[in-house]
Amino acid sequence: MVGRGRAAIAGVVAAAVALGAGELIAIITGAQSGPVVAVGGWIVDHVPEGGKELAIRLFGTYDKIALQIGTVIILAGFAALIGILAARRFALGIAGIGLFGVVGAAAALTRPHADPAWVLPSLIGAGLAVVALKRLLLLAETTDAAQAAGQPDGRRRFLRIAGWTGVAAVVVGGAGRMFTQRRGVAEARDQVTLPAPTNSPLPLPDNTLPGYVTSNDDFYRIDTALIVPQVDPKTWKLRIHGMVEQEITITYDELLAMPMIERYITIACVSNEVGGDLIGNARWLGVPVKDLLERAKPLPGADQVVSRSVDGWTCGSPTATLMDGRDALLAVGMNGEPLPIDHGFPVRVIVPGLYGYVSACKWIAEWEVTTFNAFDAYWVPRGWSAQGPIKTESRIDTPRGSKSAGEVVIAGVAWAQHRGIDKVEVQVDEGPWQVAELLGAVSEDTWRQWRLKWQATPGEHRLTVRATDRDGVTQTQDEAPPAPDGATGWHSVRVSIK
Ligand SMILES: Nc1nc2c(c(=O)[nH]1)N[C@H]1C(S)=C(S)[C@@H](COP(=O)(O)O)O[C@H]1N2
Ligand SMILES: [Mo]
Repeated sequence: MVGRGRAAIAGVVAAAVALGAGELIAIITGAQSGPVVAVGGWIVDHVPEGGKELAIRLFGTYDKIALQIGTVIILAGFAALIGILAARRFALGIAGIGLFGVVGAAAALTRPHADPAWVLPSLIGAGLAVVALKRLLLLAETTDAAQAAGQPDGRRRFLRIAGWTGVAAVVVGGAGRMFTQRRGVAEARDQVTLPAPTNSPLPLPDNTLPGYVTSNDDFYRIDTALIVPQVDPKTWKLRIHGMVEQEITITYDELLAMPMIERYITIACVSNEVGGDLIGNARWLGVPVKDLLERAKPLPGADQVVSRSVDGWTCGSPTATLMDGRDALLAVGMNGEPLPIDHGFPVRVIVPGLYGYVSACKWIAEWEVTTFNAFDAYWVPRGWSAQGPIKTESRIDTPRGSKSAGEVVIAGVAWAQHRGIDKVEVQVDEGPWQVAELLGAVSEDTWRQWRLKWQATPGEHRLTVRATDRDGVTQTQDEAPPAPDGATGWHSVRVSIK
């Protein structure tokens, strides 16, 4: 019988064949249908409600790569075991691989907008893995026998063939994945010419500091998408339906032909910790949400508008907020460019004053006018509040770490979107609260930079900031975690002055 080591190797190589073939077939069946993306996507959407911390973390780009690598490593462990079992009884190998094939196919079928063909990458991959496993185990037996019969390099021959098969599978799979990702809508995006706004943003006051506007490259990115949706503007449509008098469908060209406004708006993520950087300020170009909703005419009592993305993600915003005259936008442009693909190309929603998870739907496909009673959007059953107005917060950006004694500028940002910032105060150690200088305000929908000169004396110091909004409410000192509706508390930093 084949030894455990080589049986395990045969199992892992067979799994690599399955995944490599899966990625290759996904070139035809679509990026979302590959086994790793399908299973990973299913995991992202089914992180248990108790795993809130994990859920917060799963958003970020690098965490998604980690999730996929983790999935592959766990799979390799099972594959080694399947190889060992298959060396005893091959039927066990078929059963094990078959099980994984079915899991991959089932995960793919339950993804939003799944097509029956999405089972193919997992099932064909599993079929090829069974063949590969059988051949590798036979090869291990014959090379064992050859070695026993006195041919010195029998075992090495097995390792060579298994190794090259594995390498080939990884290369094919990697190439397949690269191909499906490259074949996106970057070119279609380059061809978009945005209309000029009929109503331009207020000019930036000249006393803003660098960083007031966040560049597209530096803008934080949060979403549940393992693979960024590639939405062709030629086929893009927004369907407005549900509790409306008039159901409407609008195309990208029709949208671009509507009067547009351009506004600086600061958006923020509800999972931003106090002092965190999941917040950014950009110049957004778009059509007022109100103009479109007024065409559809929401029925009385329809208090929630659910935005649904092409990938099935949903968020719900209060109808009243969208229609109260604030600059809620169906946005097509970000800082003078078509939306970057990661930030929702071709069309997304931006609502001043609401956290992203209840408003900022990227890759939008639908608005369903409904009620908060009738529908819970994506994050609500996962333990987050259905309503998510942005809380008044402030952050110290400098100094951090150590500085020399003498004049030190303490500076940062404060935000209370759609209420506006009225005052920022800084405390050094246990000293009195000192009012900081507020720099240019563009509107109540953007963050405000602030600064304060400080005569720093040698030693360790703690700096604390708090903001007051234009309703006269000072940011609470009570510390709350991000879940369920946004972190609170005062941001403090320690500095050492030499
Ligand atoms: N389709 C889709 N849109 C989404 C999300 C998502 O997971 N899927 N996440 C939302 C969240 S939680 C935030 S904070 C903002 C972030 O927008 P950004 O990535 O452009 O900064 O997008 C929102 N829009
Ligand atoms: Mo978010």
